[in-house]
Amino acid sequence: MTTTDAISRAKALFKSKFGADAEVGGAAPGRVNLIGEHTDYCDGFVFPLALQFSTVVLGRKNPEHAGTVIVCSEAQNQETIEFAMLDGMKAGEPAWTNYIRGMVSIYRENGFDVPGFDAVVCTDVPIGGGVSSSAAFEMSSGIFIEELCKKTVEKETRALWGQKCEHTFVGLMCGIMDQMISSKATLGHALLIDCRSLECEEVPLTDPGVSVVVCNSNVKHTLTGSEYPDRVRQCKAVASAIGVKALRDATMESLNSVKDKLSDVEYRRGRHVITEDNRVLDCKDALISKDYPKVGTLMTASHASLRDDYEVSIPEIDFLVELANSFPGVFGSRITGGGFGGCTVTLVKTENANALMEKMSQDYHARFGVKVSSFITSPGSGAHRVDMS
Ligand code: GAF
Repeated sequence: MTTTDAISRAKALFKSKFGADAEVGGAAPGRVNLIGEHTDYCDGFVFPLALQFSTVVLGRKNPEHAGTVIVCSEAQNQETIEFAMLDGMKAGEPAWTNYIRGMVSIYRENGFDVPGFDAVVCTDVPIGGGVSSSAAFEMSSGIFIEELCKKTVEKETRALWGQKCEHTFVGLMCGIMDQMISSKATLGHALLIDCRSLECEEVPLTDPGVSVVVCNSNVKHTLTGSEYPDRVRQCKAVASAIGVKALRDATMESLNSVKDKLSDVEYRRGRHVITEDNRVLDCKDALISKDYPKVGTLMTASHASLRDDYEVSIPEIDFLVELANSFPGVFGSRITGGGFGGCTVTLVKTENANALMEKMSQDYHARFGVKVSSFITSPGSGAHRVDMS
């Protein structure tokens, strides 16, 4: 599956729903995070890559419905929703529309004269799989709106507006990782992102001998419950106890110096973030020097920290990680994304990748009675306009 598949489906869906050809469009990828989990909202470091799977938003202005949006989602049984573009727009129902409602609202607040439009959205990014289908929808909506208005913004601005959409329309106080990688990824590279300065460093990940395997546990994750905001709050509390702006500025020494002021849970949350930031930077260096055993060891240590200190893993994911780590040719494996379900990411010798996926499929089904979906990915490109010719 490639972006082209979603584009073809979106073109056909638009024609069948609206009886005409779509005129403009945007596409944006999901992501898999190699390492650096739950560090972005602590101003820390992350190291994701874009998937080759994208979300596509296509459509055209509808002068007959100035001020109105009509949008159809393939993934929601082609549900078609109409809403008015008003000043002070708020989140609405159904929930899936809030990604495009939010982006429309934020572009309007920033001086974009968004015309009424008809649109469709199609995606190949697994929804609820922890691989950032949300950011892919936000960034593809952003490009689509820019194409409609014939005016563009910087990639970083688009990412920040996507994060704002998430905060104000979706209700998730997320960090900036997902929108940044979906917006700024470049083909063949993982991106080291400093989530404070938003500086990025591209690191090639194109060695044919090494593969990144993503395995979806098919346990749907939702981060809009209390688990994610609880952790954001705990990290802020720990940073404040240490007397730093964010955990990015803390060290294990400074954490240990306030240990008696913290609960056990807070201490472990702090330890995860501080050690994870260090692992990300070490991992970037190891990847540059193609030291894959080191990259893998850091990934597996990240998983242990997320499981034990941050408590965002689940038995299904632990099973997949352990299975991968006992398989020939595997360098390391971990949960990826926000947690509580979703996917694992495994670095494995290419010659062993297909056999690993087969083994995960068989053993997971035998243990949990559920099918996994896994795929090999290499780093894809960031959000872009769709060529409609
Ligand atoms: C989710 C969030 F949206 C990201 O900002 C990040 O915090 C991630 O969970 C965990 O690393 O994807």
